[in-house]
Amino acid sequence: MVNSQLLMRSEAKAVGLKKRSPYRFVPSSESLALSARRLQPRASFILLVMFLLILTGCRRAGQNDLADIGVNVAVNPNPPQVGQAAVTVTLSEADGQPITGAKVELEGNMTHAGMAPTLAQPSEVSPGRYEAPLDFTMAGDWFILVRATLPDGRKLERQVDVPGVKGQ
Ligand SMILES: [Cu+2]
Repeated sequence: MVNSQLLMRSEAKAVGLKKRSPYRFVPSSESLALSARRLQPRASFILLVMFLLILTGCRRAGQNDLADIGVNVAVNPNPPQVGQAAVTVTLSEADGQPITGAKVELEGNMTHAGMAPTLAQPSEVSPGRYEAPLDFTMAGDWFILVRATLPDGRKLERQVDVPGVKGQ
């Protein structure tokens, strides 16, 4: 913010200089080139800041929402293999209290394109523990998207990598 304000101010100054110049003095082409060069590092710094803001924006929208909520995912058998696996999701508050009464959904995907995801809706088997069978339909690298709607309406999504699912 501060830096974009600085840039806007120095641009305004440059514009003001151009406007006044017919009446007062014509800046040499050398000094114009100098001021343009001075702007460049600032401009690239602002681009960097914008880039970082976009990155944090994406992260916030993605897996790091409700970062203080504990989402633990266990896959059984471990190491995983092709076929039906039992996926257990444990949800806990920041202080470790189990979160009961959440609505949990699982989406199994492979890391390569072109495969239909496998879906499951775990049910709560004990306080804060949600379990469902999930189909690993092919050997290779998988990831599971865990989506949960907490009893108070907050929603979270986490991605858990399940690399190297073995063929049978
Ligand atoms: Cu596949």
